[in-house]
Amino acid sequence: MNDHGDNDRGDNDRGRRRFLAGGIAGTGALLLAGCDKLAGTPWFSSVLDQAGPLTEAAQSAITPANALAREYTRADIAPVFRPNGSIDPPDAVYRAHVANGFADWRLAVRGLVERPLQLSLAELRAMPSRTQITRHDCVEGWSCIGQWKGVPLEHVLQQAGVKPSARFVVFRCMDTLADAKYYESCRLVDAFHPQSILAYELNDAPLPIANGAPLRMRLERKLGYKQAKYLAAIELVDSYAGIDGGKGGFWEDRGYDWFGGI
Ligand SMILES: Nc1nc2c(c(=O)[nH]1)N[C@H]1C(S)=C(S)[C@@H](COP(=O)(O)O)O[C@H]1N2
Ligand SMILES: [Mo]
Repeated sequence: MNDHGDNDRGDNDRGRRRFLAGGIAGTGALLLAGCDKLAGTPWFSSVLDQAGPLTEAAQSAITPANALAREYTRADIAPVFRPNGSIDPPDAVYRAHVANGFADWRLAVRGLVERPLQLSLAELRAMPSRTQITRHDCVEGWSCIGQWKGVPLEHVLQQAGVKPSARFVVFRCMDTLADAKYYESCRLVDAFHPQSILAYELNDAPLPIANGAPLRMRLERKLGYKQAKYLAAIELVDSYAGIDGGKGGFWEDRGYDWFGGI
C-alpha cells in the first residue's frame, strides 16, 4: 500500500519506512472506532494510487481556492478522533506548558507582519470563532470525522497586518520527531480560506494533548500532515527555502508533496 501519497512513490515509501523504522512511529497500526480505513475506497484510489495528493494546478482546475471542504453532521462524528504522529511530546518546553495548564503559553505571530503578536489561549478564545465538522484524511490510509472549533486564521492575520512581501505562512510546532521540530507551511490564499482555523476545541472539549493541545491548525482542503499540532508560532515569510530542509514542512523535507491538496 502506498502510505505517503506522492508521485515519486518508491523512493518516498522507502524513505518513510526507513524513517519510521528509526523509532518515531507507534500509532500507525492503531485503528479506533469511527475512523475508516480508506484503502480500496474510490477516494483512496484517486488521491493516493495514481497522482498522489492533488497538486495546486489540479485542485484549482477542479475548484476555486476558496471552495469549502465538505462539512458533516454531528451524527457523523467519530467517537474517538484517532491521534497520529506526535501524541504526547516529551519536549521540555511542552511538558512545562502541560504542567501549568498552558497558562503561560502564547501563540507568537511574527515575521512579515506590521504588528507582531503574542496571544494567550484566553485571548484566542475571546476572538470570533468558527465550528466545523470535517473529515481528516491521513496518507497512511485512514480518515476520521471530527468537530473543530477555533479562530479563523484570517482574523489573527488581519490583527497582525500581513506585509505585502509575505507569501507563505509557516506553522512552528513544539514537538520534535526524530531530530527535527515539526513545522508546516501554506500559501496566503490557503491561510485566508474560511475553513482555515486555529483550533482549540475538538468535539466540544478542549483540544486533547494527543490531537495537538493547546492549539492546532485545520486546513480542511489539505491532507493530514498539513494540520500542524502543538503550535508555538505563526511566521509570515516570503520564502520557506531557508527553513530546515527547505521544502516547507517536516514531512515535505522527507519527500512528501508540499501542496498536499484533497
Ligand atoms: N506538530 C505535529 N503536527 C502534526 C503531526 C505531528 O507529528 N506533529 N502529525 C501530522 C499527521 S501525519 C497527521 S495525520 C495529523 C494527525 O492529527 P491527529 O493526531 O489529530 O489525528 O497531524 C499532523 N500534524
Ligand atoms: Mo498523517
